[in-house]
Amino acid sequence: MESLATVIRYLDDDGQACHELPLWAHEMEPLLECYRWMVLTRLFDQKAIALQRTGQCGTYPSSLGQEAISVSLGQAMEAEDIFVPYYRDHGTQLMRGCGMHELLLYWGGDERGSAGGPAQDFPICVPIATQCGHAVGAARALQLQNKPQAVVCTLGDGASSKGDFLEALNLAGVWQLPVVFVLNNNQWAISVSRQQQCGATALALKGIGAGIPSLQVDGNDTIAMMDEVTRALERARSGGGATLIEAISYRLSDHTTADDASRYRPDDEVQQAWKREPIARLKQFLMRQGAWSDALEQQWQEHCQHAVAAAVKHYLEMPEQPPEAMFDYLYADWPSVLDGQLQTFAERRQRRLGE
Ligand SMILES: Cc1ncc(C[n+]2csc(CCOP(=O)(O)OP(=O)(O)O)c2C)c(N)n1
Repeated sequence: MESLATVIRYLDDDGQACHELPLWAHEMEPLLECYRWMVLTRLFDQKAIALQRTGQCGTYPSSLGQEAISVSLGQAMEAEDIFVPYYRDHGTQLMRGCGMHELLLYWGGDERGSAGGPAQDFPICVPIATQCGHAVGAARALQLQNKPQAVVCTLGDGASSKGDFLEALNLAGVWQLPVVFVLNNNQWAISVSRQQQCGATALALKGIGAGIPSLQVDGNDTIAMMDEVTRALERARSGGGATLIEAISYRLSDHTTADDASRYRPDDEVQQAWKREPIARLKQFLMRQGAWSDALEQQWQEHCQHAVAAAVKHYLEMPEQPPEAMFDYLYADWPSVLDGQLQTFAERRQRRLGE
């Protein structure tokens, strides 16, 4: 069982190596790949917020400051693995092939936004922690079928207080399921702080109680995240059972565009957190290694700006679905009991259109 004595990290706050790096991290390409995706994710995030502010997208949960968690998952997972996301995983979803326009569709309230990415991945889960039960169900199915795939289930610190998470964790421990829980501890569950959330010194201790190898990782350190997620996935795929990773990070943004974090969160705490944010940290590391430069940065920023602009155009130009479309995604087999509701709904809409 891993010790919880220390938070695992390889890069300090300035992006200097503070421990001997894992062998794979001597190759720059995987880290460059992560860096590029993190920059794209952040630009996408800014644009999504701007669209919401101008009435062109619905409520949106920013991933500002938590990009290293998302992108490490995207990099470490195999295409065949199953991703069971919560609502702050834009980076992983993009890396798994979900289009930016599809993410915008989702947050714009259009069900077609759930169609992106590998077919076996689950849609974004907004109810907190309910996805944990789905994840262990999927992991059990893989186990019964002897499939060498793993499930990754993400959740927040607030979600870790819910029974759904604890029940799922318990099953994952008893049945040694091929699932990796990545607990994004961004310190706040809307206005409830980490300290108000749980009396234990580490949220990862909940995994130890379930008999699951559990660790605390610096979630803003891409190298540490990649290393531990990769190890946990390999263990899961080879029959070694579940892992719980508490990824320690910080939500630099409001909870969602419907929230104003300045009402409950001290400014100086946010200022301190900016000093540990993951993108600048990895950039400094890559620059020192000679693997990244100002010129490359400028080129990449321009590329991302174009990609985001094209995705926004695609999203805004998608023909709207009729409101009845919401009935289409509820059941695999249409229950005839809904026939009447659908008909009444369509008739009322026709009447309104005629008014
Ligand atoms: C079952 C359920 N109860 C309450 C909510 C309202 N709610 C939305 S987000 C949230 C806090 C979640 O915090 P956390 O799990 O730490 O994730 P974070 O948003 O900080 O990433 C709550 C209580 C919900 N979405 N689902």
